[in-house]
Amino acid sequence: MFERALKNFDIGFLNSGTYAHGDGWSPTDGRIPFDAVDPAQDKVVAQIAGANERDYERVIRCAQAAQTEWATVPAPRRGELVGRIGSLAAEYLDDLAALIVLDTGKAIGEAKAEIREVIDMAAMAAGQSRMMYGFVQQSQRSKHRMYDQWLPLGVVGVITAYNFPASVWAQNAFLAAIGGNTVIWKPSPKVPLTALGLQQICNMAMNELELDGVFSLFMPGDKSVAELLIHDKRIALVSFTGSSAVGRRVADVVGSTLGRRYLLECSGNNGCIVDQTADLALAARSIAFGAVGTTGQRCTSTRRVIVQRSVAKPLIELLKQAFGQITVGDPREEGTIVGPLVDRDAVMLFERAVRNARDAGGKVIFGGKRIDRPGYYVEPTLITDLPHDLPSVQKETFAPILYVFIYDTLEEAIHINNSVPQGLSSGIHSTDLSNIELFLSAAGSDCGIARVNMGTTGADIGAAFGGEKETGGGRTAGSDAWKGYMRRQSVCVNWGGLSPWDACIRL
Ligand code: UN1
Repeated sequence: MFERALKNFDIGFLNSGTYAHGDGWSPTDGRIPFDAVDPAQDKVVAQIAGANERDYERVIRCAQAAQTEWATVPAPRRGELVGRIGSLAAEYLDDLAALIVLDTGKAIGEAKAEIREVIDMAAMAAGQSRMMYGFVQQSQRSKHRMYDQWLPLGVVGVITAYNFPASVWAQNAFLAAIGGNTVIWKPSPKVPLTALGLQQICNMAMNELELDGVFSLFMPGDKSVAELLIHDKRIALVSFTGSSAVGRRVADVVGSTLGRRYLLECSGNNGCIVDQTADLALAARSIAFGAVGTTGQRCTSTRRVIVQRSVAKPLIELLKQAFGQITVGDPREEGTIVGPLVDRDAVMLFERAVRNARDAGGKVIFGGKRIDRPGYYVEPTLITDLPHDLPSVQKETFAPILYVFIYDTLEEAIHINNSVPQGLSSGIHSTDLSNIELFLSAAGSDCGIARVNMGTTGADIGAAFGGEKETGGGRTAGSDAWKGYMRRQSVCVNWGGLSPWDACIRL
């Protein structure tokens, strides 16, 4: 399956890291190669010729030239291209999922679910392309018509992280494309294979529909080359998914040129409150998945459980039982629930967080160790008895570590939930209507996503995705997130032949 995926997408040992439509793939000669490493085996599976400055110039020129034409293509026809990419993703689902497994080490079931999300996102964006409505307003002038219309921004740069190498691109790129923008994708160099596969799918669709330059790929291994994209005034919007530290840099650089935009989807530090009325078994199941799914490397991963004192003991017991049933292993094997972390650095950060917790008096009541085998495997880890404001708890660590905090009143629980710098996802497990409504009120969760009786992960693409505070405020995916990739124009049309000074100026 893995060999077939590489073969079907024409991925050899050394691959080009740049595709500019019309111009094709860049040569591999003279580029500095970087490794594609399979985290499950700690093994180099391919190399990518990292994009350089010249490659960037080629990509931006193609994207810019294509955009002026793409902007005039009727939006439903733009949606057709996105829809076709979705149907090709369905056709190549197994191969694309195999590339995700090789790149990230996530379990095969999760990799397939990620490609299904790409397919769903394409269907949604294709439908949305017929529904990019603007409101009609009531003009106070006689015989005037007034309305909003939404117009393309230009070239959009999409920078994605390693944890969702396909779906986060789709959440951004498909909306950008239906909005009449062309898209340059800069994926994380930790996960280059998925990007190569998806670019090939885009190429097939663009060739079939005789379209040019809508989606291109720019994959440098080097940070300074990647920075070209955020500094370039020809890029109208930079959508960035990744750490808050890098997000801040994107905001500084892009924001300093007024008129350019950024859309940030940065760190999360997601809490889930469990009150005394909750269905504890349901809570434990959904929290366990939220904490260890994707090996805790989702920005929506449940990192903190905030449990009412009277049910803390039974909930912790259930969480231990749930963690005990999670098979950590080779992501290629069907029974595996949790694969390895993405790389050695991630293992080091996991070990550091556990050490910090122990040093601060935390009790590691499940897991806590690296698993001794090739690849970057760690144990799902449950930690209690820490203060909620400990610096290492306040920080997002991309690893399957769940901290448990105990509260007495719901107000205190909400305070703990909101006390971190990040504001992406949050949840409450409860059967008490007033408690649920307080959590959902203005005095409740301060996050972009609030879930009731479910985990903090697995956002439905139909909703807008993103969060507040250090998460960055951006929104992608459903609802009206498409507006973030377009500019609003307030139009007013005078159809009555009169002007305001007709009484004073006679012409
Ligand atoms: C991310 O983790 O960067 O909702 C975004 C979820 C996933 C998150 C994707 N779709 O859990």
